[in-house]
Amino acid sequence: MIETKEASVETLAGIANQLRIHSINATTAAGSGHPTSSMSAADIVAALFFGHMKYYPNDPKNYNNDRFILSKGHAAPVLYAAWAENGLIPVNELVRLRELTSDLEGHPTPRLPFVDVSTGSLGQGLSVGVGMALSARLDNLDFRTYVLLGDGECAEGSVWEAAGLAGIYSLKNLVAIVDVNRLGQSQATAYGHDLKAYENKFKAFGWRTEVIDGHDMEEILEVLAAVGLGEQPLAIIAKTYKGAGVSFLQDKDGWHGKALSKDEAARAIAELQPKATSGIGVHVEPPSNLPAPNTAAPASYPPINYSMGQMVATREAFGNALARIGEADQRVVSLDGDTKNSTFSERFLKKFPARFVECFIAEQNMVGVGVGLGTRGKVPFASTFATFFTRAHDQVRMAGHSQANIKLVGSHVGVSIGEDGGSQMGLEDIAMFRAVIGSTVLYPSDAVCAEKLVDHMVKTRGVMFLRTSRPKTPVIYKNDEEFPVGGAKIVRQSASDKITVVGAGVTLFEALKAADALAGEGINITVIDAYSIKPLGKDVIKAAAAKTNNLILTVEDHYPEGGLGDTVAGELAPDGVRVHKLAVFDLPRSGKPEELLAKYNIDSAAIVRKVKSLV
Ligand SMILES: Cc1ncc(C[n+]2csc(CCOP(=O)(O)OP(=O)(O)O)c2C)c(N)n1
Repeated sequence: MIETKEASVETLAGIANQLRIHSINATTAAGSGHPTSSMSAADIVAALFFGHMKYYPNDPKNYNNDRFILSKGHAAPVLYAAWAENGLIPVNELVRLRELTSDLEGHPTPRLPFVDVSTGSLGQGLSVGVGMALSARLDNLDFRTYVLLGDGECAEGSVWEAAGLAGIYSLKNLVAIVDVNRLGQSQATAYGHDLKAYENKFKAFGWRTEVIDGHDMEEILEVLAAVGLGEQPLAIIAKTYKGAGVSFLQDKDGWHGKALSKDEAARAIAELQPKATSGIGVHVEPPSNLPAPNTAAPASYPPINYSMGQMVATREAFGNALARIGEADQRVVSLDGDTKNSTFSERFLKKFPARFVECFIAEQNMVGVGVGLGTRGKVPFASTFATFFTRAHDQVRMAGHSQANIKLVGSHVGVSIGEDGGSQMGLEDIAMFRAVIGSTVLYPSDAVCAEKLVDHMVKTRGVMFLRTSRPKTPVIYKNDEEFPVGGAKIVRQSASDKITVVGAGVTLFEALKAADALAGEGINITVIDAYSIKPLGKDVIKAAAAKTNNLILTVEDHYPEGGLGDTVAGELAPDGVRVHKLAVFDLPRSGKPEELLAKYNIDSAAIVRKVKSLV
């Protein structure tokens, strides 16, 4: 039985030094890493983990636990040290930092049970924290979310997108702590130790602020004790020193991301050891015992009801789907970036206003907030024009790295949006989303398919992208048609087909028109709807192509690089299938949708010409 120690100011200051020692030992053993970035934050981390936060050290996933996000993920050693000193991981594991067979990676990942999201791409943690704080509010839970940021990191615009939204929604259960150690990676930060510069910014975004000495344990505990006062989120601006606690490291440039040699480590530890205390056995306050939120998926969702030939844009079908499933599935949360009347997420807002998060025009933050909501058992759907997700690619990439549960829905794809012009057209989105690890990329052509794919997205964990179109298209599937992910639909086929044409979205209908025109000239073609791009319905397409002399033409409203054609070619060319592509090869401009489909050679006439040249 370990004796329980009271977390006095002296004990906590001692634990901070113990965390510093672990950070030095681990990075020296690894031969790389960020000891000095860990050391500046050690007092704050010790205060949070051993003197303030309420959580079960042996049950890090408990839904009532306070959450901690290390936004400056390179300070991973100090986070690992805290979870060793609180007893979750064996202290002797710490020196396995960065080894292939250890989950103590260079930057934190959710391979570790106490890490909710991967961090290390700076500027993203506060957005995730906003999502967690929102989920606590939705579920009537009283856990708080603490985000530790670097001062250099605060140059990222996404930090201020997140700060803005937290202020707008008065997230008093969110605390940002900025470790202002003056130094970045290659030089001093822009504002050095000008704490006012950070305070002014947070204040401007509607936060309550506290400026403290980040190495004065008494002061740290004092401001933490006042967390939750008022209605605003709290920003603690802490003046610290990189390498704090060791004379030859403290406040010295040139030590970022550098492990100490064995000799240097011994000298540093000799300075720290006399003032170090173990955290083992220190009492950590448990959280509340509030009832668990309902995170179970319902057994079924209400049915859909379209008529054959009905004209419905797939973006509208997405809105209908969210509104349809929102009652049965309380996990669903909708986020939008001020495009809800274009993406049709407003249909969800009208029915379930409490579960709609207007993120305003800040797409990086919107994706991060969605990831945060997903970590708490929500099923977030973030929607905007497909093309504007490109500016949040790093957040999407990190969502993939975090194995997050987030659904992204991009409308207004391709030249078929028409008059608004090229800046509004999603023409790179398939390529971008395909490149994300573990992602699913779906592209419905009609309303039935769109709704069924949304059902799938709700039920299945992962980073998933739904590509929706602006123009209305006819319903071509019955309401009971199923659309398994990794499938494809043969929409037209005869025994005498000369080529397999693969389309999706508006180009499927151009392919069908082309099939009619070509049939009039005695040329029959197979037409396939590739509604599942990643994973691709390879087997269906391959089997169809085998019947058309292994000849395929893909047609897509997307640039050629990384789109549908590249996907089909990548999967089938190695099997001896010849794949030709029609795609948007030139810089697009404004015009009527049908004019643009013709100009960029992805309309039915272009398909007819191309097929004739190939068969
Ligand atoms: C988006 C992004 N850009 C650049 C880097 C490389 N990088 C890692 S740490 C760092 C300096 C961070 O400075 P600061 O936030 O002040 O943290 P600290 O000084 O505490 O290490 C940089 C530039 C990164 N990890 N992420």
